[in-house]
Amino acid sequence: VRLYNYFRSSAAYRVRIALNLKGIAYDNTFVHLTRNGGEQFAPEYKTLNPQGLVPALDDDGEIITQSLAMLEYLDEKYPNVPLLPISVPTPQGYAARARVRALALAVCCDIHPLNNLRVLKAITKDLGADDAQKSAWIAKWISSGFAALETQLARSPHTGAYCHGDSPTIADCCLVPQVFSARRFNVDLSEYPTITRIDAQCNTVPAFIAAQPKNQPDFEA
Ligand SMILES: N[C@@H](CCC(=O)N[C@@H](CS)C(=O)NCC(=O)O)C(=O)O
Repeated sequence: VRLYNYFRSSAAYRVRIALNLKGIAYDNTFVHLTRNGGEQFAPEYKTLNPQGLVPALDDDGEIITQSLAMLEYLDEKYPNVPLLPISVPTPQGYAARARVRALALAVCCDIHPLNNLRVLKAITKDLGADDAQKSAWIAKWISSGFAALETQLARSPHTGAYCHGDSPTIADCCLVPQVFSARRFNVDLSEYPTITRIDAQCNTVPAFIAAQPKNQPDFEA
């Protein structure tokens, strides 16, 4: 397994967590998102992922794009240490899997893309936003997304030590990198006690610790 990876990419961070939780050894090819104008735009990388986004996963020549697709792919191909509730053919069983996917999607579709590098470049370079406006933009989408997630997590009897029950799922793989980004952008997290509690719990687990940006070989301060 080879991960096209960048230490600060929160989408890559999701996949690092999943690989570590499942104990899958992997090789890295680092794709620096700002060096040389962004290595994600290099023709060789765009052959792998025409979207020019990190990560990409190469498993025996199968190239997978989109981090959430990678998480589900890994969960199907390497079912040890499941990252979705076990499939049970009952309404509750289906609903449990849908709940975990919904929590993950709330991060991956509705928070992260709005603050992605290319979007921040567009609002500053194309639309002329200054630093204060950029920070306000970032905080707006993380805060509104986290407010909804906090409500969903805090009120559900299915929330446990982790987003769903007492073992990590793809929802945690997505939440933890988003909390990391929120802190990097100095977003106030004091109103999201359930999110920060789950994040703290995850970050006691070796698989999550090993996936942290500061523990990557390509880390830059
Ligand atoms: N939905 C994609 C998002 C991938 C993505 O946005 N990656 C970011 C890094 S976290 C990226 O490559 N950004 C480069 C750019 O914006 O130019 C996924 O989950 O894999």
